[in-house]
Amino acid sequence: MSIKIIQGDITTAAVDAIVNAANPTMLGGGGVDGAIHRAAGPELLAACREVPVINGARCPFGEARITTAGKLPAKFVIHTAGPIYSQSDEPDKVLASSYRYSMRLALENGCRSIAFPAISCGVYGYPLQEAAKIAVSVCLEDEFKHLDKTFYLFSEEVANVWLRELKRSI
Ligand code: AR6
Repeated sequence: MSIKIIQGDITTAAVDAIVNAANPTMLGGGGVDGAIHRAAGPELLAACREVPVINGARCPFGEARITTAGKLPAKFVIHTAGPIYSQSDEPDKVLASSYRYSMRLALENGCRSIAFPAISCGVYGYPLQEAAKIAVSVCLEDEFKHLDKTFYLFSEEVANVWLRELKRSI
């Protein structure tokens, strides 16, 4: 089992699946979602539109959906909607579920490597330290021991919080 931390742009990750911090519509947005759609090209949005809408959402909060990855080096994009921190009753459970659901989908689709951004830590407002603790602890669960996990964290601040949490946990 391996967990790596890289300060950088997740769209460059040469892994089997990259995780997108999306929203329940899965039709794109700002932040990492916007960057992934720009880098992947229109094929990604077309693939997202194919995902069925159930009760108004393609991907409910805390769940994940898998699509092809257009022009990205990754084979798949796994779209998850993390919690909006101020609007969720149990943001910790929803965030853990986003990481867990994403890794289960990766394993079900034969992936051996996965890259994550800091889900919910941008416009969705999750406090970094709390988010890092959840992200690292779910990645360390036995169920995911055969997946190589890399966090692509955009800023030095976020990367340092994750590094500290990883050192504390292993
Ligand atoms: N590579 C890695 N990380 C990035 C990149 C990148 N290219 N670009 C930004 N980040 P956010 P959220 C970091 O806001 O909080 C969208 O509009 C960013 O600095 O992208 O889950 C969706 O459509 C931050 O640390 O995602 C949703 O509506 C982290 O990625 C909503 O935002 C996540 O920030 C989701 O909000």
